[in-house]
Amino acid sequence: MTDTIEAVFDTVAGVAGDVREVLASRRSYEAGENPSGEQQLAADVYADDRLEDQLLALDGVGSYASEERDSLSVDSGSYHVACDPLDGSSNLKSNNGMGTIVGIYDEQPPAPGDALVAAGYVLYGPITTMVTAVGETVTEFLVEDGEREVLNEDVTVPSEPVTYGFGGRAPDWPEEFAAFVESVEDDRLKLRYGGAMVADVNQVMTYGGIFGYPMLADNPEGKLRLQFEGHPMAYIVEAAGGASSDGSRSLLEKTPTEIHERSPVFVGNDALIAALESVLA
Ligand code: P6P
Repeated sequence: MTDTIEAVFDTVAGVAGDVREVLASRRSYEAGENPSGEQQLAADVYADDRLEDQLLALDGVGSYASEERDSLSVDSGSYHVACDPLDGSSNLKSNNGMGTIVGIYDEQPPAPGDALVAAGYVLYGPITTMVTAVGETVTEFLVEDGEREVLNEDVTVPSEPVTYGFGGRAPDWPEEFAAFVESVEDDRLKLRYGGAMVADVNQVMTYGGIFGYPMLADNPEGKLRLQFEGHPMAYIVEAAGGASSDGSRSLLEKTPTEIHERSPVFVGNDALIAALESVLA
């Protein structure tokens, strides 16, 4: 298993090097939409095609699922990869952070959160970094020329929360959630919300705090996809000593009925997640 997991992470790091190089020339919108009805950038399609091609070529990988595709690409292998190839790609227009998210499951999607055996994300920031989680080991790497160099071999969510960031428009938040946000602001956490889950969760992993995309008045399931965003990021944050929730339970306890199913997503310090769940109960 470890060989396949490391091969997947090495491959994602290699593709990240290629993606970084082409971002400047792939800011245009494609004609199509992704299965969630979101406009696709040329960079989305490039990252998705490269990841599918290179991940399916790995011996142990049996399927590739992506936020950009209606259905899985299937091969023979015991592990199944689910990717958000370019998370937050709308930030390309404004030159803000974006990422790549990967979950490695031992069941073919739609798969339960407890089928995850590893997960990782690449952050295209001022530098390119990658965070990986296998079991309870969370490691941060510098990614240069497609190669990984360890920066921190024991990443843990800091115990004192500093930042918070929640998606959606405040008037669309449920009242009790809006009251929770006010309590977080009263506790003098700093607002850090940038429109790309990977970059915002990396703030929580670095400084401590909470990130979420809540249930909304016109969309009780929120915006984020469970299989491609919620599950992998929950796996990583929980492995780093934090917690995750859909408002009532860990995201890793959930099983999507279809691969593009959405869920409210909250990740961060366990005390903040517990306080949120008590408010939303
Ligand atoms: P909004 C990016 O499109 C994404 O899926 C996440 O990366 C991010 O957290 C969220 O949606 C941003 O959504 O509504 O703030 O643009």
